[in-house]
Amino acid sequence: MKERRLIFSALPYANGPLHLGHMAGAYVPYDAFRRFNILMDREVISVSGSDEHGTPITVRAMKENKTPEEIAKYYHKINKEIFEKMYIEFSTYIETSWEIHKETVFNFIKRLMENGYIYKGKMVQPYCEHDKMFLPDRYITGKCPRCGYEKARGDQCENCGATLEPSELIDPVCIICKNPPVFKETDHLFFKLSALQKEMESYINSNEHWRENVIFFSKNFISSGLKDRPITRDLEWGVDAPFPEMKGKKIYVWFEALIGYLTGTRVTLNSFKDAENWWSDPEVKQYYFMGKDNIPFHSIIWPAMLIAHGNYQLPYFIAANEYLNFQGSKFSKSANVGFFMPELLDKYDPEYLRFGIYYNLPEGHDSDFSIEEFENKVNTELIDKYGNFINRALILLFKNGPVSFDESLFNEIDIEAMKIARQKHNSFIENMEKVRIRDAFREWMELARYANVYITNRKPWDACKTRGPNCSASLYTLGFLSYILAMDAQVFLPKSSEKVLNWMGFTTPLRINTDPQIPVFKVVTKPEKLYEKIQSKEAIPLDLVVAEIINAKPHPNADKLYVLDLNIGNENRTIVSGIRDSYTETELVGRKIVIIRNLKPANIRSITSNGMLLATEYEGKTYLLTPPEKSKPGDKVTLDDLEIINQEISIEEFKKFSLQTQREGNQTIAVLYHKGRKIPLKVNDENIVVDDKVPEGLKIK
Ligand code: B3M
Ligand code: ZN
Repeated sequence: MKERRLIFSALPYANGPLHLGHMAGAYVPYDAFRRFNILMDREVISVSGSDEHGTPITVRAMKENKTPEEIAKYYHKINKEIFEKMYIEFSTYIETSWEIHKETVFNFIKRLMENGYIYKGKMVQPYCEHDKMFLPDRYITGKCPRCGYEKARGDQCENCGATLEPSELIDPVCIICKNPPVFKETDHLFFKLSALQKEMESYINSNEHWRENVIFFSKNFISSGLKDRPITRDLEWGVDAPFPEMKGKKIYVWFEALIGYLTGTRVTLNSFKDAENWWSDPEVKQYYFMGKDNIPFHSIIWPAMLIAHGNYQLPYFIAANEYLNFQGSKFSKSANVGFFMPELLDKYDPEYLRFGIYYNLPEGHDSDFSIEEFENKVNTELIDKYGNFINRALILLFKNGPVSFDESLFNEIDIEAMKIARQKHNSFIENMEKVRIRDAFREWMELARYANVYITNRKPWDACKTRGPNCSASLYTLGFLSYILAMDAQVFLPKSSEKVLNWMGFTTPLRINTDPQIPVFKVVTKPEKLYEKIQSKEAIPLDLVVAEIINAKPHPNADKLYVLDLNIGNENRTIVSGIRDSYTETELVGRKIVIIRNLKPANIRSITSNGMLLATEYEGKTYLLTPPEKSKPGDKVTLDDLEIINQEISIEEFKKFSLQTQREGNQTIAVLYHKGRKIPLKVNDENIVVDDKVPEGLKIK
């Protein structure tokens, strides 16, 4: 019988499109591992799905004035499409709102109850007198009792990762009305986690093969003593707590979503019995992929639930990755930092994105992502090294092949190359087995680099001027290098590797051969160019946006300055500006202007100015830039085909940009002079103007 494996990745909340941080943290490494196991001829069931319940969904619904169901369905579809485009596959991608999931949850909890692990108890919960409701964890924020972070949520602090109870927050407030909640008693079901302290300790201690971060986090978590946990919530949206006395309450989203792994197995096999068989078989290893903030749920809560259940095996490996940072800060949906997959997929080939992520996998420690670096690595490593080698090698083989294996013909360079190819291949396999995806990828990349060295040193085109033994030896080596590279690339780059293998006459998917002995190499189809380079647009740090002045008051310490409160879309800002001689307060309030958003904040007479408005001066008076009438606060100013990046710049750097007035028809518009081009500043395709009186050629600052 084939070896069987259960491979899971955390169920993303369906409350927004996935971003690059999710991909790097869980799904891209998950997919390599899944593919690897299939190619090693194991029977694999792989599951993830949309986590459609819980407050992440209801909070989003509240903000967008939609129902939680509408939000969940909408993002489920979007995220499923993202996975398809990224070639990330699952045996089953569930939705936690499915009936079969609710049934699985019901049975699971019933079993825990029978085993004495669930009891009814009272809990003191935050209640908002103003909104007349109990406040679920994510409906309150406050200061984290562990690290002091001001915006910790009731369930977890995003800053230090601590899991929290709402009552632990310092100075909590209701997120709907910002009033402090009161604490009231209500009935809830509890999971008797405290009873499993010993079992959990020995479980964690027995898993020496886990990654350091997981061991560390888990040990830390249990060292303070496991506490019972409420598993119901006063919420309208979720899986019903299946007991009459709990009418109206819902199962806590985490408790229920974890059971989704079981639901997905059940759906895949179309049988509850078969799923039980997989889950109870000690030979079936379970692997879980996730970002590090999900560790305690997978290394403690879920195993504890499984122990309490009694019939199932416990997780074998918890592949928790660190964060992918974007210029130093964590990618996060809520903070709107980073890159969302839909926009990235509009711009880049999905394999390039996969490559960029594998190249920079936050495994073991955080890693930093930047678009320039990404484009550069795709062009110089993927394309110049791997793509280029494959094309050169396969064209030579196509023209001069087929070639048979004959060790006696190899020269030293060939022998060395064959040895290195085998070494790298073995070490790729070994790393993949141990879920060290980053290292496995590095071995592969190194072999691609080495293959270029081989070709340069061996000069096969010289060797093949006449077709003799020297030619066949070098061609065979080229074939072998290409074969190993493309075979192993199947886990990282499924589409292009398939092409290469097919050109070489292999049927795909090609099983990973642990001891490759290939008698003949031939290229059956004329190879085409494998990749096109990314032509990057020029990027400039000039992030101009439309702002509306909400409030204007004189600066307390300066005669010529105003302090302006601005609305710039999803953010309010305060700037200090020297336009008191030219505009009255009433002329300003309600007016739309253009500001530079990425300017380094400056302290101007003890008030922090966070940005600067754009204007020009003519005959001693200041004239503000005026965005088009239809524009809204937060609308971006576009600069033709230049890509705008919002990296912070100093005032000196800003001054280097040549922004000027320009006459066009009977209007005065704002333009940027850049490398000999005159680029008009536009918002939604319309010009930004200055008062008609203003002539052209004046500096905008
Ligand atoms: N939905 C958390 C997250 O999206 C959560 C994972 C559930 S896995 C069972 O980060
Ligand atoms: Zn409230």
